[in-house]
Amino acid sequence: MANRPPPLIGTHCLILGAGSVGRLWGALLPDQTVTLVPRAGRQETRCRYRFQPLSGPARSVDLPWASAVADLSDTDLVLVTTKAQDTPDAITSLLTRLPRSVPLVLFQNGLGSQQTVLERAPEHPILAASTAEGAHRTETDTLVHAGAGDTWVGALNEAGRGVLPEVVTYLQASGLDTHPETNIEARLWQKLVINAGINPFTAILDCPNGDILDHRFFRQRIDGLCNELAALMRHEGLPTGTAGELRHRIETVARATARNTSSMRADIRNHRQTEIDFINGFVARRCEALNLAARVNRELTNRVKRLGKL
Ligand code: KPL
Repeated sequence: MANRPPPLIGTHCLILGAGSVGRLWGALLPDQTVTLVPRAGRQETRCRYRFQPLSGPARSVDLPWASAVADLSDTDLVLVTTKAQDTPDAITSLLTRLPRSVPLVLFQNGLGSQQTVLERAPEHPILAASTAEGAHRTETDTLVHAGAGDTWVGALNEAGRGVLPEVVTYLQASGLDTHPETNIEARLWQKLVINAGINPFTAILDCPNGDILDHRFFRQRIDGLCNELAALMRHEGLPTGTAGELRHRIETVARATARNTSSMRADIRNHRQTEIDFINGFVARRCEALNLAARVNRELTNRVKRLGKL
């Protein structure tokens, strides 16, 4: 029997993870192409929410949830927008129902979860996305697109390289600024530096991004943090700057997003698990395994974990 050719990307896209990032893409990708994957146990058949775009009036979004027994064989793309810590389990429960040709695009913050997916789904084309789009959900279940930013998408394995142009073309149909990236690992590291230098401080100090800059707790630790990051990145053979340049980048983003509540502060405030293990925790583990200094990243990781338990 002749093999069926893989379906064209952009007709049956699943979004795994219906948080802010998943709902943003769900609201903007072409009508009738998106189905959301619910958490186990969810019963409803439709996911309805208000969407407030960057400009213009709010509108209603109404997307289908895939049922737990739905036939997913015509799926042509999966956008994985779950939190880093939830991703391996969420993927594993989906994989048995997906054809192996279906590309997975990983949107997780930090590093570590991507490697686990590569190990669990070696036959799938795997890509990663690094996005600077800002979106949050309000208490009245409105998804607010709060700030525009670029999204970079690149392949994490050989099969991913083959589908990158098609995946990017489909994502661009959302109207969000989306670009192909040949070195997505370097982009993920750049984002990791920013998140490692802002998020734990905002969570510990319970303040918006810009307020960390004048705080003694931040000023006493930021050079040590950047030294640890720069040494690790040099060791990993990544394009990096000096520790001073990393500090400059972190402080520039903290100033540019001064009034924002970071995702980690929001997680602590909402009693959700944070992504600390995939940000400073990832850096600390890598440094410790390589006998590199990790004191500041380890301290910040432990402190954020303690906050989560309060
Ligand atoms: O990406 C972010 C986050 O909150 O996770 C920053 C850059 C810190 C902006 O708030």
